[in-house]
Amino acid sequence: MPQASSPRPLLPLAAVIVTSLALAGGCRSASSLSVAAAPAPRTVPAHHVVPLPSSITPSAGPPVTFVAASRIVLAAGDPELDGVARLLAAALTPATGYAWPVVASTSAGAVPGAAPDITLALDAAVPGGRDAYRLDTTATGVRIVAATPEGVFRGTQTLRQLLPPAIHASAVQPGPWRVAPVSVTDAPRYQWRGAMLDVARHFFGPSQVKRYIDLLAFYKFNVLHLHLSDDQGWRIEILSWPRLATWGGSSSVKGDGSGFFTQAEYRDIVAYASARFITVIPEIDMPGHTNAALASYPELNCNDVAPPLYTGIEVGFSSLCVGREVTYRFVDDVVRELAALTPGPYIHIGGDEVKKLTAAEYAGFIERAQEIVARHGKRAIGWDEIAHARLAPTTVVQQWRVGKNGVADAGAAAVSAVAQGARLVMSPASKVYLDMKYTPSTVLGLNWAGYVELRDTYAWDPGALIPGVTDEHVLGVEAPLWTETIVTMSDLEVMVLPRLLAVADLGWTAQASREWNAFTARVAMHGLRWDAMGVSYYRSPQVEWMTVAPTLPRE
Ligand code: IFG
Repeated sequence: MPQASSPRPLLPLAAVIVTSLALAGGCRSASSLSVAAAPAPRTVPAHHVVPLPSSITPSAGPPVTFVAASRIVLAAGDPELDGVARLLAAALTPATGYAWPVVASTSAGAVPGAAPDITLALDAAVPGGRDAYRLDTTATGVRIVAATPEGVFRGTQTLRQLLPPAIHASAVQPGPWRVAPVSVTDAPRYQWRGAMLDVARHFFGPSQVKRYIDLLAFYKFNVLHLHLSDDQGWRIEILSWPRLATWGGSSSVKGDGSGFFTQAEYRDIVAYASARFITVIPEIDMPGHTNAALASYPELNCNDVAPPLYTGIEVGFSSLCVGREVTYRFVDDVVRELAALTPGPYIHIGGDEVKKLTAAEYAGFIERAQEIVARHGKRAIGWDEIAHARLAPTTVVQQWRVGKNGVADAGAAAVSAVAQGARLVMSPASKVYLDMKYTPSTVLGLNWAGYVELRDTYAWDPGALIPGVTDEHVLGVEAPLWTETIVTMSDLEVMVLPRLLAVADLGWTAQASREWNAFTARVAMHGLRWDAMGVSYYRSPQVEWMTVAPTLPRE
């Protein structure tokens, strides 16, 4: 249930009525309604889709009302779309109670049914890249077309958001399952739309990570960065160094948790993400943030003494012994095993907050770690400190630091990365660190980068934040959730919702189309969606949360 940490702002009745009519596309002016004197309804959006599509316009024609006989039809029977269709059927069946059979339009059974269908089709002519799609309501239902299965999948997320919030319930709801007449043409701004989950400070198991992946997929994210190791925990089984997980994974911050992914479990998470067109990027943070590894193997320590497991939340005190060759055998073994588990192109080598090495020792380690990653066929990504090393041309730099006086003075690493020709993933802590408290009264989270409410996360431009860093240097955005204070799935959900929707718009929507009031008006319905999903969230007072789902009038 939602965390009602702020009073529930009730939506004026008039706004609900106007919302309903607007959705039907048949809205007369509010003045023709005989409503009691109510406060003037705020701008009521014709839809609540997040991220905002490139173009979404109400179209002529009646709403589409799905019924029990409705099907998911694969035009020309594209078998590549079968997986996308089955995921959509699985998303629609619980609340509708309909079977949603997946049929190939060429098969005998697929004569134009009396019931409206969802048609999925591939068409190489659809412009805009691999995530682009078109979605249109038609006389036979809803049609989603894209050049790739990934684009069709993104379009199915938009369709889910055009259906009433009750569609997300896990038990049959009364319906009706209507989609207002609409025409959508869509493609993203950035190719890197990511979230990071720190499973090292506190471990989150496979089912919890998959639940987060479901949320990320719903908002068109395509990268999940898993922070698999740190001072307090090592969370991935490494066959050649087994104590990393068995001992290094036996504790957590405050010692109140433990755990690690077996390689089979990790493969399963990667496959689950891949089916939803999300690329998993594993991070082994080094040479710092390594106490769990150092505690597991004495030979990794310069004095051959393994330190105790660490349950605090200090940073910067640990480092691999960069002068020892065994360290590079360790790194090579870990990277080799991780690369075999990683269909995606990137391995994250961390590189943040190293206080125990000289600049030369640090740069030397980063350069060797980079070479090891390349030797195993992957590209390196690291936190922005790695810009002080010589970067390979394919290495990506993740910008995160914010200075005491704003981003500018900590942007130096990002600017030097760009000077080396590297491209950036923007993760400025004062904007998108989802472990930052919303306000001083937020129980969970930290506040070293300031208080981060929904508007702080929304109101900035990744291509214009740091002087010297312009849009062509930016691959996209990524929102980290560090888990020093985050223990349960509900904790996680409260910290990421609603700010994840701001990150979704940042990554997907053109800067010129992004406007705060229109954004919050769209966010307003998503609380009802999260209620139906049974996920927790923070009812930010910056949003006039809808309390009643609008219903479309009969066509
Ligand atoms: N900085 C540390 C994280 C985590 C974070 C908490 C980075 C790259 C503070 N490093 O952010 O390990 O402790 O907000």
